Amino acid sequence: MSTESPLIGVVMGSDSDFSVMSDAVNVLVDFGVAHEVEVVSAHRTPEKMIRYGRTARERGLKVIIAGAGGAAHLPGMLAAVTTLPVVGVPVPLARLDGLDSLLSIVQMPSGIPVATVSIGGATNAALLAVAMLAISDAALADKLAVYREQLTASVEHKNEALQL
Ligand code: RP5
Repeated sequence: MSTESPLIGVVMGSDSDFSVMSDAVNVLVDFGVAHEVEVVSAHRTPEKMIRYGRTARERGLKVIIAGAGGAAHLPGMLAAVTTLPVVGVPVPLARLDGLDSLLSIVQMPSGIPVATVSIGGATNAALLAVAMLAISDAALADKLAVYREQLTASVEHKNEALQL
């Protein structure tokens, strides 16, 4: 992990969410974005969750990526106690395939938004957070452009392989 002050907080309701949320961490490592990773549970550590959200901006965070499964209240509760953008990742559990997590995170009341990605979509959560930082960071915007070019090239390579 970077020794710079973290700009993005990656939090999750349980360490059992890490198998999904590690995708977000990998993207942030690849883009060289300083970040922190923490288990913060809306239900099991509610006071820590509120403290995390309330102090996030003053600690220098710009975006919070929050993943949770089942009764997935963490992203919405964090959004309620900070004005930083919160990106929610529905973590799929063994039952209900993550639809429960998705609906718990996406159906926020008007006034308290959570930018919800797809079930298990931790990669896109991190890319969205990077894009938010890139609004005011030209070097990061360049990295994002290169990433998109590589994505396009990888599709073309697959197409070429299909012609063989
Ligand atoms: C949620 O409960 C967590 O985000 C996790 O997805 C789910 C299950 O947690 P564990 O019982 O595996 O700790 O709050």
